[in-house]
Amino acid sequence: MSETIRFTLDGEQVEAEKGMTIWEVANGRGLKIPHLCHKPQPGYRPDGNCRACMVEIEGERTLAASCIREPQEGMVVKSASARAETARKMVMELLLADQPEREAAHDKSSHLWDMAEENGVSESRFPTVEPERIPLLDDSHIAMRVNLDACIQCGLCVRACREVQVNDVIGMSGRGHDAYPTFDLADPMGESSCVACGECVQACPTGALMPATVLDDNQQGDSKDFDSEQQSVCPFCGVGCQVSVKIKDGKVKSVEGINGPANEGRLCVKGRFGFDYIHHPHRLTKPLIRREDAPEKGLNVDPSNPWTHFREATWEEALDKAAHGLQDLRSYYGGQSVAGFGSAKCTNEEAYLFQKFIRQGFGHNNVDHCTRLCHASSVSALMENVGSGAVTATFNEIENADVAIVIGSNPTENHPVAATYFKQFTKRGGELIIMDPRGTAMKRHAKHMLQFRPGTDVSLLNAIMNVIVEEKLYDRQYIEGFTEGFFEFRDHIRAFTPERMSELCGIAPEVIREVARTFAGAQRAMIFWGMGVSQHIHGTDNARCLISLALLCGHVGRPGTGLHPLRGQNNVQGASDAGLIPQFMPDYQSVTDPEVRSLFRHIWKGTDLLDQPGLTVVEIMDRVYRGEIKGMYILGENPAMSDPDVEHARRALAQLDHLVVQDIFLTETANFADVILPASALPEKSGTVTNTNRQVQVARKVVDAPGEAREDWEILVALARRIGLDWDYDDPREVFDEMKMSMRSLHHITWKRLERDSAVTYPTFGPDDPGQSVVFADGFPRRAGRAKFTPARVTPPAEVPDESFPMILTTGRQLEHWHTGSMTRRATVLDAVEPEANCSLHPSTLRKLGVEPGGLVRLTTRRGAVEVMARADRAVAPDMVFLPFAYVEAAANILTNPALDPFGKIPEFKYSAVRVENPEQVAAE
Ligand SMILES: Nc1nc2c(c(=O)[nH]1)N[C@H]1C(S)=C(S)[C@@H](COP(=O)(O)OP(=O)(O)OC[C@H]3O[C@@H](n4cnc5c(=O)[nH]c(N)nc54)[C@H](O)[C@@H]3O)O[C@H]1N2
Ligand SMILES: Nc1nc2c(c(=O)[nH]1)N[C@H]1C(S)=C(S)[C@@H](COP(=O)(O)OP(=O)(O)OC[C@H]3O[C@@H](n4cnc5c(=O)[nH]c(N)nc54)[C@H](O)[C@@H]3O)O[C@H]1N2
Ligand SMILES: [Mo]
Repeated sequence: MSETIRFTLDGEQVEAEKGMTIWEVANGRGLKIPHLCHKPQPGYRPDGNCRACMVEIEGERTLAASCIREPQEGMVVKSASARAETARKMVMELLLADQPEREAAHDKSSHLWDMAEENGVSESRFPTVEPERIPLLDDSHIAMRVNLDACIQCGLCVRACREVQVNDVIGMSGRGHDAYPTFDLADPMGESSCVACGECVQACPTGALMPATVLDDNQQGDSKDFDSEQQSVCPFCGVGCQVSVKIKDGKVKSVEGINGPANEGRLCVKGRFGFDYIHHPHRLTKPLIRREDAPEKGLNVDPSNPWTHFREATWEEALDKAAHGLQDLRSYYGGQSVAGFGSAKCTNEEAYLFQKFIRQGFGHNNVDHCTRLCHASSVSALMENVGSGAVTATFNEIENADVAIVIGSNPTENHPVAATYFKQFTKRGGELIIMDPRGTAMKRHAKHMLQFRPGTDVSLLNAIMNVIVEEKLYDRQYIEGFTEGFFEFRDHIRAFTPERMSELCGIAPEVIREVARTFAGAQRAMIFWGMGVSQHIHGTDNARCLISLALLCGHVGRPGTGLHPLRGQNNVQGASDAGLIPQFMPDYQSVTDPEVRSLFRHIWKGTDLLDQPGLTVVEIMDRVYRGEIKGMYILGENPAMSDPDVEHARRALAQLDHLVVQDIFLTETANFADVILPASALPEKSGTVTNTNRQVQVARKVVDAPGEAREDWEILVALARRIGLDWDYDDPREVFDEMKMSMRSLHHITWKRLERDSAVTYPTFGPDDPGQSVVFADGFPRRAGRAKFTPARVTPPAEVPDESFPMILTTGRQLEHWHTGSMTRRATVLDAVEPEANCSLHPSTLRKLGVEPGGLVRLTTRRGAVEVMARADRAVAPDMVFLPFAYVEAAANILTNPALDPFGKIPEFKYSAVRVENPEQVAAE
């Protein structure tokens, strides 16, 4: 129970919880006490250095900074006494003395000027600072400007950088009046290790740090100069940060983080500075139809001049052509000749409509999306052993944990806002254990960094569990109460001794033992994982091990415990929930279950559904290659870049009789289209999206779509009508209501409620329950409420290095780019920061090859070769090369292996055998 304190505030008796500050109590009661160095947002510690919030406390000689002062029983506080007001005014005047005039301010509407107004101060009586002491403009960063003449040394930027985002780039140097923020050790911002999250810019109350888009050439601007402001959700990753987007003249001017449940005001470089892809001149603004005299289909269209291959068409003509092409194939060859890939970048309603379009329109389940290339194996292990594919706890629950494992995931680049919570967890003493063959940036914060051999997760994890079993560190009560299969599991795990497994995974037995003891000994521990776990032919086994590890120790179902596969796309959780997968109808209801089919026959007015699970992404592409599937509808996916063995995928796409692509850009996939339908981007439409935390949020329309581009759901409805379906939705809300008819997860969630509360976590047990951030406290949605131990054996990767291909290729992502690059290579800031295709190798490997950092290397696998610029990076093991897959000019997936995990049907993106050469030497031979 929290203690209550009674005190007097401005003559009134008030109550406060112990630990609250006077400022917080006053603010909660609607009183306005000015504040500058204080930012009332989660994560910001009050500092009390600027004195702008001073109040009078009876019996005390000096005034107190209300942002750090806690009230005491019986205290008498006056926030508006003459003495307090005069003192605050004085503070403002002193601060303004050192500022540029308001007319010449960097930010005419800064928080500082607001506060000055509130104090009734518009200018200063005090002498201004000597000009030579004014620090110069630093415009070295593409996205942000530093004008320290407006700095009031409040230290908010330092707290933003060190304590909120935990990037540790900004510090104060110099003394007293001459103390200013510096980047690293006094580098210009653009040359420092800054990752451009922009938290400092958002925190700065004076305009000393500003987004470049708000300033003119004279470094003047006005952060409140916009036509409208809209709250929405970031379109990039599965964290689902809530944003406020400022619009001027129909374009995004700037973006700020707001207080969503997952981000609490924070953003990363993509969310803050990556929005302008929607304004890129390459945006599709009219429907396009392949010209009769177009060259043969191939990867040969220039997106800025597609007219050799395509011509513009009216929506009528394009929709007719798109629909008739699919319909003709259906009547000629049967429904099975058409398949669809939907999108995890669109809304829940759009995902639902897409799977319905294929299932209802073509009578089968051959509909899938990028989840197949992503967490398919994690989901299959979770469904099998836990009974549900979603996370058991939100990532924010790490606040309540004392130990956390992050395995095969690189959150500082791929889930940067989630990473801030992980880093904060270590700052307050939480023990972080990282398991990754590559030394990720998170390493710096970890207690244990297990840099093990790639592809050996099962050996490492089994060895850890062997220790837990042999040393009887497991939670017997939990195992008895909530699980099944323990005894078989215990017998199985005995063979995997740390000594034996150490030879495979390369981690010393003592370290394995120590990690096992730490995890098992924790009061509360969580496991986070990513693509390093899932994208293997043994991805499902990897995830089974993680589930078993959590179950052994009872680390599920309580605050600060849980299993969290960090979901990737902004709406991959929602698209999967909505049934955009071949085995399941919405809410993971099996297509093989007659009751499920009869429910949907009822909701979908008599549609007979096929009782066989459909084909997955890679399987569909194989059938296309073999000519068995002749038509495809691809909405918001770019398989000509994201599929494994992409030359094969491209040849397949070229063979299609009819390909309809619906995207916002003329992607590599659209190169092969017969009809291209221009869609609205997420900030141009309304709908719901679901993040990695199971939080359903509303994405609101922020700007109009360019030209004739239409919202994806509208296009789907128009096409559905043309293939003979009687769809009559006029609004995504109607789709949402239909989804609720079959989706238990949406119980108690209404569109109205989402608009009001901005986010609801499912499951929610009532209209006032914000939702369950931790689930399965009382058992699992499986037989007898028990989760299951499924033993996993060691399987080598599908393709191991040999004489011809002696090294290991691993692929993945970088902070600034999104997957196939379609969006981020068209975002000004992101493309400027990371403009060139690159790979990373250990410096010693580069030296052996005779390649300087920045020089070219040639990478060859059994499937193809690319030449790409090489960076030296000690984080990469000497026998490995890391290649991001965002660059068409050196497309990683020309190289990757399409071998599949038997359960999740996910390809082995994280491991292929590769030959790395110096192209100059190859040419000389
Ligand atoms: N900037 C950015 N952010 C993104 C995305 C993006 O494209 N760009 N994509 C989003 C999507 S859809 C996803 S799925 C997520 C993915 O996010 P992550 O899962 O973090 O993605 P990756 O970079 O592919 O790989 C993660 C880690 O796996 C490690 N790894 C490689 N091989 C192995 C192995 O054998 N075992 C283990 N344990 N680890 C291994 C790699 O070294 C790497 O650090 O990111 C999302 N966020
Ligand atoms: N080598 C390698 N390959 C991989 C992976 C890897 O780690 N390594 N990771 C895999 C993983 S985890 C994933 S998730 C996949 C991702 O694979 P994809 O989903 O194919 O990749 P994206 O580039 O995200 O494609 C999204 C497409 O949607 C479009 N788009 C964006 N917004 C909208 C919208 O509102 N409407 C419409 N209609 N279109 C829109 C974009 O322009 C883009 O073309 O890649 C996989 N491929
Ligand atoms: Mo993904």
